[in-house]
Amino acid sequence: MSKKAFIFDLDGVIVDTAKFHFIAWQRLAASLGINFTEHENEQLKGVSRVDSLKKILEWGNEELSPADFQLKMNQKNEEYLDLIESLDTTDILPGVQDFLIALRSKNQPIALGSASKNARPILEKLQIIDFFEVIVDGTNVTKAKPDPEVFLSACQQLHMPAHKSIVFEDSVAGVQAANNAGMLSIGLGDANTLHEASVVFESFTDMPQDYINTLLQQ
Ligand code: B16
Ligand code: MG
Repeated sequence: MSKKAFIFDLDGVIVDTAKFHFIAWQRLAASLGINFTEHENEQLKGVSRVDSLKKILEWGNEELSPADFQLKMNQKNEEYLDLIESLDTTDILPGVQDFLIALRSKNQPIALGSASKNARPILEKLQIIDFFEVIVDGTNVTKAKPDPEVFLSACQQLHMPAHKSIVFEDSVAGVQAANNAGMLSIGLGDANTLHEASVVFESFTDMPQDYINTLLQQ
């Protein structure tokens, strides 16, 4: 059977931690007197922690000293870690685990491509870390999505070419990163928001039966 590299984003694709990032950023923005709604949050999906804070400060027309900037980043992450403390296997998004099991049964290479520095502990809490042959996350990329680095590094480590790689993403920046890498981008979420993706599904449970074989034959 032919092989493809299957590369998964984490937040918003495997687990709905996007809502916890939102709460934590909203609290942080409020502490700085900056208004922060779902609209702004959408633009932070897939964006690294440091770039997210830069954007929030820009929107609020605020500046921080380097020391305060670091302090606020730590504050946001502590808040976020508290919120995800009780994550467990029940938090894996519908259809994801079955999809991973089906890929493994077909011996397909699987990688994680996430901007998050918390990716490994989250995968451990969800008890699915062993599915991933390669993990590229916020601790080992230098350029943030929409730069393709995270996905290119994942396919290189899987010894697969970019044109045979498929990325699952919930963010605009992530879909652009996959497209920039020359990979097939599969959006998970709202079709209007993710209109740049090659295909969009609301969730893994909306994919046609046997979709993996369709992807393998493309
Ligand atoms: P952390 P993904 C991204 O993860 C999130 O979408 C984004 O909201 C977050 O700011 C970023 O990770 C950094 O996360 O603060 O945990 O390092 O969607 O690329 O898996
Ligand atoms: Mg995401």
